[in-house]
Amino acid sequence: SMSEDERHRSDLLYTLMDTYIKNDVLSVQESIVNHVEYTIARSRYHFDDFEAYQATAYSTRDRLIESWNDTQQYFHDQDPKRVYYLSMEFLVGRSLLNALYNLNLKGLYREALEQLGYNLEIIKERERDAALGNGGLGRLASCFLDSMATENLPAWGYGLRYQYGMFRQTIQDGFQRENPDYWLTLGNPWEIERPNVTYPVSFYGHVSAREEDGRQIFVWNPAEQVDAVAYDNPIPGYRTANTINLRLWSAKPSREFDLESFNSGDYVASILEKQNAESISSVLYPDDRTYKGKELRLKQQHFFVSATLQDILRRYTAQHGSLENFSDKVALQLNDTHPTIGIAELMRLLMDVYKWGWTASWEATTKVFSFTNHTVLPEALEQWPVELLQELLPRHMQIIYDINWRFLQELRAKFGNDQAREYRMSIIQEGDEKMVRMAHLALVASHTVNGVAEIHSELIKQTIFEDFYEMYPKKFQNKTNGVTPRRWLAFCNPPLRNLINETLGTDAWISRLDLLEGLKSHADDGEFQSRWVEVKQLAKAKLAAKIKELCGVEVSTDALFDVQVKRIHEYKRQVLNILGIIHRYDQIRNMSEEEKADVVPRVCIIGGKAAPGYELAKRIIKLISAVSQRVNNDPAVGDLLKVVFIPDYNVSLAEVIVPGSELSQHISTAGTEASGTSNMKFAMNGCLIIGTMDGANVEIAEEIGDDNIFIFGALAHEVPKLRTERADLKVDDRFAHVVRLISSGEFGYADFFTPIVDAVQGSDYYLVANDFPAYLRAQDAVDRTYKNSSIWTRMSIMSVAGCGKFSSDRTIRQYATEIWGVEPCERPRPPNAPEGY
Ligand code: T68
Repeated sequence: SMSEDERHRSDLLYTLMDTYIKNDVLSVQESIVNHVEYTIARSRYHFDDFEAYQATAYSTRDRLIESWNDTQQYFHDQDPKRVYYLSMEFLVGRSLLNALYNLNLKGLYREALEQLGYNLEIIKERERDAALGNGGLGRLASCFLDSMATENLPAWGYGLRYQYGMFRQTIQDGFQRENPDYWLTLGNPWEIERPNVTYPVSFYGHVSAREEDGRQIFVWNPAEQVDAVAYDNPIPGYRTANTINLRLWSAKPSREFDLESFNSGDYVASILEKQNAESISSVLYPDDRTYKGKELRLKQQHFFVSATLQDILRRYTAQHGSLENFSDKVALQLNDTHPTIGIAELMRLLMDVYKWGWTASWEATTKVFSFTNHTVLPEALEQWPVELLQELLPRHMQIIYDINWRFLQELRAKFGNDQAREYRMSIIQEGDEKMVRMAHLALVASHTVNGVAEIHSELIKQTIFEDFYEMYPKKFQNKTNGVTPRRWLAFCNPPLRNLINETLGTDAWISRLDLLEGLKSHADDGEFQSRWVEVKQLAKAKLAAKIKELCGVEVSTDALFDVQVKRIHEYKRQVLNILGIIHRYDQIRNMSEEEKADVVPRVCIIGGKAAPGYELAKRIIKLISAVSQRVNNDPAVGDLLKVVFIPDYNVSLAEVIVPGSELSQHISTAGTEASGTSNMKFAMNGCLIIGTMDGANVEIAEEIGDDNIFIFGALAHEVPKLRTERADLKVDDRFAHVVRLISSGEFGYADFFTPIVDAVQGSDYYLVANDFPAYLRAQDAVDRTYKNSSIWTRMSIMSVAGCGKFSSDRTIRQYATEIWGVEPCERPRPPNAPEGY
């Protein structure tokens, strides 16, 4: 109990804090100007837009910190089961508007700034994207954080604080160039450094064994150690008092390890050697879906999970005195196999540090871990050479062998002596170079594995994880992806938000997206349709201005805006798109003027990054650029067709592109795209989809109705057979002609494009030739429909109305109840909280 003295002090504190959050314009201005003067140390009489952004961000951060502190205290006091989302990537994007909107402070800050002579819409552009991810997988993790906060889950995200995020793409003469994204140069107001939250992380060295109380004790004597320092990033929920945490780790030289080497004479050399520690968290690997066995990547993975698990165990024992009931109170979600070494690390910590036996450790480990798969492409599956793992993490390798030994016992008990099966399923892949299959380790040790769309979750049971499905059928689940309707509709598209609010008479749909269904009854209302079209025209004008700024191309907002933005990959078939564009171009240039009068003008917009080592993907970018050069400068074409490649596609650009699009392409070979999430964002913004029966397209068609989407192409179950037959099948004449245009040098660089041409001829693994006629037919249907504005607009309204399922709030609620077993823990609003707080 408190002493008189302490009570007095705490009363004083309460009085001070009571008056702290003031939601009037003058208080906000005071706070901003104080930050100009005292945080960024500029004169309050003279600061530019960037400094205004910084000060506004710091002012917003004050409120986030308050909410963060009180939420964490509340979680502590309530002591619910917690979930930790472990991901090597979080593709956050910008934070300012997101935070202001979620805290319901946007209007207040806009007004406060306006009176000071600054425009919030302008200064928010000065924030650098936090691009700590490659694409869909990383952005999914960020949408999940937003939904976990909004759904009041006692959750935290854990990841790495890369100094260099996703590379910045520039296009020179049509070629991709990669530039470093040193995003922290001008500071990051959204993070809170925790210099006193650090953990040592070890590497290399040897394992020794000794006997203790009749038990074998293993001691790992590592040869290298670095410190992990925590950086906390507050994640506010939408219109809730809860703010959760994204804790990112940064590597720095160890304070304690190996101090003797400093006495060996070369003091300076010792310091310099330790500086290398920082390289562990310095750079995000830009390869998505192609696994590369780089030692530094494995070091990153271990660094990340070791710090994370030490932190979680420390938090638990600090509150509960011991690890008792740990596995009832904690859930750990692995975002793909990237954090899978954490399974061995948790076993090691429980056995070697907390002195638990194998059985108890294994029971706890399998009770806490679950794992999400994001791909069926075999080239993406992570495998680490045993030799490398043995050297870097000798104790972990030992534990993995032990896990595997027990697993193979279980296998024999269930299926008898089946060599072939053991060979296929073993965690260790035998061969010239023995490999550790990380997905197998994750499958054996997780209580649940999930795919990210219905079709994908079915496919993994039939293909890559077939054997495991037979052995553990109950482990397999589906959790169809979702996106946050805050960033991807309400905040990025204010005109549409306002129209929906007005029509539904409420903004409740922003956290209950099913309510969008209410738009269905307005789909045929002519008055409503014309306002819907107006809203789209506004967004198209913004996108057109962006295109002018970035590509120097003038596009007409009367044209149909047709978009494909995503990472460049053969399986995503940007090649199918560009071949279709070439066909369209070739048709137009051979038309009479009367025929031209009938053409629906199009702007074809393509964007996306190629992994720096993915040669073919880079050639595809060059092909798109070459075609755009040719088309945009052909006087015979004029405004009937424009082609632009938007450089450096990222989260902030997507927030402009998605609302401004009318047609978006999701045209992967059926069975290859696990889910896709931009398809959901586009549909949510009234953009029609042309797509294959792949990933979440299947469920989108089901929800919005298949007459509101342009579906084409081979089905997933037909693909394997088509692949074997394709080389002998007939090729469409139009396809042959278009390919010939490329190889004959119509767009220059004929030799450079040969690998692209070769890939779609003969066996044509991704079935581009096969789907080409169906694709053209679907594109014809698009043109025909677009000519009837009323039908098109109806489809657009029905898309938005049917999108309720694709909120990540729904996804997260399903994870919470069906996998994690965690419940909401909503902090009550402070009794003195101002209106709207
Ligand atoms: C994507 N995967 C899927 N991977 O391709 C997409 N991979 O269908 C799905 O919608 C999305 O995940 C979310 O589930 C990725 O984005 C990567 O970015 C990646 C990064 C590193 C290593 C492997």
